[in-house]
Amino acid sequence: MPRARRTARLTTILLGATLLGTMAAPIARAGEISAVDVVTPNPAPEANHTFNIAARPLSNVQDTGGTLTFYLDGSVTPEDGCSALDPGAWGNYAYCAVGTLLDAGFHTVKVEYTGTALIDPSSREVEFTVAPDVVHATAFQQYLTFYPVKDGYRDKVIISGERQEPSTATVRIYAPSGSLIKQVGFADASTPFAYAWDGRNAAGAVRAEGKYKITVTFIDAFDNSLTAVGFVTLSRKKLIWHTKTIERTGKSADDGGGHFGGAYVFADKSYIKIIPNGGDGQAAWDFTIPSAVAYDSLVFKAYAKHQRSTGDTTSVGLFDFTSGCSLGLPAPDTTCFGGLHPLGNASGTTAWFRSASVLSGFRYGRLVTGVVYGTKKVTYVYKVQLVVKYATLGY
Ligand SMILES: [Ca+2]
Repeated sequence: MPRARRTARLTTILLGATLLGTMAAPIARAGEISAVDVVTPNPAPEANHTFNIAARPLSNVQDTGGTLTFYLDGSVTPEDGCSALDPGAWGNYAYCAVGTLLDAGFHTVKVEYTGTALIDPSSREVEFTVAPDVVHATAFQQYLTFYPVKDGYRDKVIISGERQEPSTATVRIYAPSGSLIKQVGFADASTPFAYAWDGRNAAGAVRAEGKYKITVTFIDAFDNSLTAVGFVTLSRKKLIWHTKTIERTGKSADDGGGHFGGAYVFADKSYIKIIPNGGDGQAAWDFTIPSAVAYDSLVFKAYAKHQRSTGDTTSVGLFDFTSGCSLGLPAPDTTCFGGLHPLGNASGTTAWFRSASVLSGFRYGRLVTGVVYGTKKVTYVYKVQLVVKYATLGY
């Protein structure tokens, strides 16, 4: 036993001697200097809206494990959910989702970095701006002028809106005198809305002509308001329908304002002669129709001579601008035409042959093209007519 104690004592003395020697030069941790990179939103976030602030540690030594904590406006309490955020891999940002609804103006955020075993702690405070809250919504008006007299042409004007955040919307219409004549409200929502104004008073009579002011006021959840202003002219004009016949010679298909395709087409005297040498042929005539606010029917007519025979598909029609075909076809293709009607008769006597009545697909702006498609025997076209029904505005 005594021996054992002696041995123990000796060990202690020896160990103490060893420690003394080491502590003469203690290990000091040379912590790497760090900084915090803070990124605030750009453009500035809006008041009453949430946003993110990002931050990450910077150092010339890379080490993971430290965390970042965010404080707003000098608070000693970390922003909710923004305490001890681990950015993960070195170089990553940690994101603080700021849930506090801030007022417009200057604010500060301080971000503290804990550091790691290799990197010193650090912190940084930066200033950032919060912009005023605005209402995110847009109002639209369908027309600048509308015509409430009922004829199917712009009888009403639609005033509509889109809301990117919940808000109420109120449409107001003011008479040229300035008095409020109509008010329509739409409940708090972020869905589109529309109001069709018929331009009439409570008794159903069309109101006076003039320039009416329209306002659409949006109010969001924070009582911010946005008022869009527009003007619509009320006109008592209505559609006045006209019928016009434009006549050209058959030969004029060869005058620049016309087209040939396929077989041989000869211009001779005032008529044109379609010889279906390769089986078929065609001639076409361009017409510029009057400018109008609306068009109704279009009919193409040819005063022609053709003796029909078995299997004969000779016809009169119009070029279909929705067909995808281009004019001046290398070969006739009846899929490019519409309103087709047989041309010719068994006796081969001269007569007017008219296409079916067609509408908008057969008009390209004010251009309409009539076509005669010939097969079998020769077709003579002496003159052609386009009959257009169109409307202008008047009282
Ligand atoms: Ca109308």
